[in-house]
Amino acid sequence: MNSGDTSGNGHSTFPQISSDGNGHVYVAWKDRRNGSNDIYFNYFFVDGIVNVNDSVAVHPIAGTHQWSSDTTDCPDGFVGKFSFDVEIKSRSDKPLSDLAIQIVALTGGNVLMVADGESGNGGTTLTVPEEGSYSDGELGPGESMVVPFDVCLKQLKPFELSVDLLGKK
Ligand SMILES: [Ca+2]
Repeated sequence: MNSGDTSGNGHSTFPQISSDGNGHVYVAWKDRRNGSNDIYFNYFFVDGIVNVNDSVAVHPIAGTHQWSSDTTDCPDGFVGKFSFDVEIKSRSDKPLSDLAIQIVALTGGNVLMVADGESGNGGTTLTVPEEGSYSDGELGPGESMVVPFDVCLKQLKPFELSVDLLGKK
């Protein structure tokens, strides 16, 4: 997501600004520095929402993964699901709040769901459901929680998924 060019030099044109409601503001613009009309993105955080990857340990839980032809809650056009549980454990000495999962990459045209009604692929930010030790809206020092990940699959094939965890600390 980081274009690496924030200085405004060169031939950037047509900036567009949008927000996803989770503390991100996205700035997109066309840029001719490579001789083509590529779209570059940059973003910054507002309201204290930051990347908290360094404050948490995020692990898929061994043995919880399963393939299925069940497409319940998936959009049309999917053939199955790959499901697994993910543990999010705080390594911070302060409570974490406003947790969200930002999908950095998800290949194959697949879609990740982590809570009722929220799904997306690369670039999407999904709210972490307030359950378990996070039901009070804070993941305190030493607390951990389990988030079920369901990936709706275009094909029953392996894929790559990469996420960042966002929140306030
Ligand atoms: Ca808590």
